[in-house]
Amino acid sequence: MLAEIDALEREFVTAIDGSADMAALEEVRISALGRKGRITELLKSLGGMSPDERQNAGAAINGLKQRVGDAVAARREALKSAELDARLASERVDVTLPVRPETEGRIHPVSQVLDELTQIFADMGFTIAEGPDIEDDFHNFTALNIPPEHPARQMHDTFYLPPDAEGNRKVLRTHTSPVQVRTMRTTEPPIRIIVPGRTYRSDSDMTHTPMFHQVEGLVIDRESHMGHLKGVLYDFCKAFFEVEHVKFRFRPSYFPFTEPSAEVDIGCSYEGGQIRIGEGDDWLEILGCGMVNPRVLEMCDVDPSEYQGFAWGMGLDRIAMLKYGPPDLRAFFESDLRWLKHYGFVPMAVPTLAGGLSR
Ligand code: 2NL
Repeated sequence: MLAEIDALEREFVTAIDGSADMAALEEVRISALGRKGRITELLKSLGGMSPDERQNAGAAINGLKQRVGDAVAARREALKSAELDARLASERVDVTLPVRPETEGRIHPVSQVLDELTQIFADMGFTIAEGPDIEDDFHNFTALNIPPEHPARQMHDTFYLPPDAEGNRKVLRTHTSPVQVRTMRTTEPPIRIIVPGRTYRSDSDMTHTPMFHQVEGLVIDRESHMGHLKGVLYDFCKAFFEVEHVKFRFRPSYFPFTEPSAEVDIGCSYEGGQIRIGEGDDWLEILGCGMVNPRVLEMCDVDPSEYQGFAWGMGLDRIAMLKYGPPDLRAFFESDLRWLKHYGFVPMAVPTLAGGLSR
C-alpha cells in the first residue's frame, strides 16, 4: 500500500510539473483529485478496511492528497507568472520609434505661432510670464497711465464684472500689460519677459473677436534704450517670417504707457492675391512699442532715476493670419474641425530655431 502511494505521488508530481499550460494542469488535477480521480477513489476504499488498516492508510492517503494539491497550486502560480511575462513581452511598446505621420489631431495656428515666438525670444534670453484674465482697475488701467476719462475705459470697449460689496468692478483684461505691471512690482530688475495670453474687448466683426490673443514684451535695465528695442524687434521679424532681410521702419505713434512711442511697419507686396512679407513697396503695420513711460515705472515701484526700459505689444491672431493665411479671424474660434485640419499643424512637428520654425 505505501509503495503504491509513493509511486502514485511520483507519477502525479511528474505530470504536474510537466504540464505546459493551465488546461493540461487542470486535466492532471481532475485525474488525481477530481470526483472520480485516483486519489479520491483511494480515499473511498478506506470504508472497506479494518480499523487498524484504515488508520495507517488514511494518514498516508491524506498526506498524498495534501502534497499533490500543493504541487498543483505551485505549478498554477508558475504558469500564471509565465503567462503574464509572455503578455508583457508581446505588448511592449518601443517609445523610441518614430511617430506615424497620419495622426488626426492638429495644433491650432495660434498655438503654433505662440510656440514659434517662445522659441525666438527664449533664444534671446527672455522668460515667459503669465497672469489672471480677470483684473482690477489699477493693474489694467491706472498703473499704465490710462486716466479715468480715457476712451479705452468706457463701457463699450471693456467687459466689466458685477460690482463687489464696496462697489469696485473687476474687468476682463483688455491687454496683457497688467502682467508686466505685476512683474515690475514684484521683481528686482533686470527684467526680460514675454507675456502671451487671452485678452478681451467688446468688439466683433471680420477682424475683431471679443476674445483675442496678445503677446507683449518688456525689458527693464539700467541702460536699455530705443536702439536695443529696434534690434530685438528686427531680429524677431527676420526669425518669425523666416527671411534673411526685412524692410523695416519705426513710425512715430502714441500710447499712454510709453514715451516715446512707435509703430513698426514691415515691407510687403501682393502678387496674385498672395502677400509676400519682407520686401515690396507696400507697408504692413505689425506691432506697437516704445520706452516705458517714467510715470508707469513709478506706479510699478521701479525707480525711474535708476532704471529705464522698453516694451512692445502685438496681436497674436493677426500675425498668425499674416504668416499662415486664414482670412477670417472669427473662424479661429469656431472649433470647426475641417478648418483646423486645413490650417492646423501636425503635433509632433515642434517648432525649433535649429530645425526650422514652420517646416
Ligand atoms: C499694440 C501696442 C503696446 C506696450 C504695448 C507696455 C506695457 C507696460 C509698460 C509699457 Cl507694463 N508698455 N506695453 C507698449 C507699447 C505698445 O502694444 O498695438 N498692441 C496690440
